[in-house]
Amino acid sequence: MSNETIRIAIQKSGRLTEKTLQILKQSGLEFNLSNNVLFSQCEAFPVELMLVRDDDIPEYVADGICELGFVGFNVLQEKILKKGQSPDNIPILKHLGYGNCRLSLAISKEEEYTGLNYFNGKKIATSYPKSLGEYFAKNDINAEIIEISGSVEVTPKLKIADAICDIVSSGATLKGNNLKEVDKILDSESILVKTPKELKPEQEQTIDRLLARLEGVMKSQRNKYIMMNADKDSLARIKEILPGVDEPSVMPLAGDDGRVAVHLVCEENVFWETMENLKSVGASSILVLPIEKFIS
Ligand code: PRT
Ligand code: ZN
Repeated sequence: MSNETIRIAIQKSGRLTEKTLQILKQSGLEFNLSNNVLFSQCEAFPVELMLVRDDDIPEYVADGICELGFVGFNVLQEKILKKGQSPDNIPILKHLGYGNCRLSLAISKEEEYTGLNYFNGKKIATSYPKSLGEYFAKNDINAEIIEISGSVEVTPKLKIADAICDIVSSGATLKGNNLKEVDKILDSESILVKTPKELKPEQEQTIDRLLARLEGVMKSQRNKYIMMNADKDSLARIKEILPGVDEPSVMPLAGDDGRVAVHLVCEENVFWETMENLKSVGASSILVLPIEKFIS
């Protein structure tokens, strides 16, 4: 590996894999992942990917085997608690806005939930014993935590546990197993983590470049480019309707002294109502376009 090359750990095969490869691709980093490879070199950027189970990513990054890792916050939190480490040991560089889910407590639909005290003296099955243990300790709940590695949701039915603590996104799995979510203990999304080990200055530069690109991708996904024609004197009202915009570009319209072309980048969602409001202050030919790349 050259001085500037960094190794990034990502999930080999799972819920985060496709989105992680997609955000890297949008950042200009493409990989040839045929033949079930474990490592893959990027040609256009000094990065090597290492494809592993998500549970192993925090440790690879903490140990400096990989300089960066893409992983769910839920997995990071559980590993940090397991190792009794400080969260500073694996700094989070970025929250990535995909892989959103929550770690929640759920009980049988038929049971009446009486608040967190309900769990006192109960058996709770989970793959996140440390996160749950910490939550219960913080809230003075005395429960038996049973560590289960998969299919946690079937344990109440099998009378292995009274309740579960598991990852929820749509809630369909809970519903399908006659369970109801009663308390959330953690919000999670995919994050980018960095090794605490000292890196070469060239590697730090590679990380800075990658971060700027990731930021650009995320910003372009959030933002929209809006074009419209409007009366010169309606600019202030247009800006009121579109909060979070930078100063718009204003250009003359050929053959019309009173009206101008207005171009701007908007961070907020642009709904049909927003466009109707723009029309009501005199804007016309309103176009809302996606942005492919963005560097500010
Ligand atoms: O093989 P490897 O160890 O790498 O993968 P894994 O099986 O441990 O993880 P994987 O691929 O299932 O999930 C990877 C990460 O995706 C998790 O650590 C979370 O950060 C994130 N994520 C987002 C989810 C979900 N959504 C999710 N819905 N992880 C798991 N689920 C499961 C959950 O465990 C439950 O079984 O989906 C079910 C609930 O989903 P809903 O939509 O029915 O509520
Ligand atoms: Zn896993």
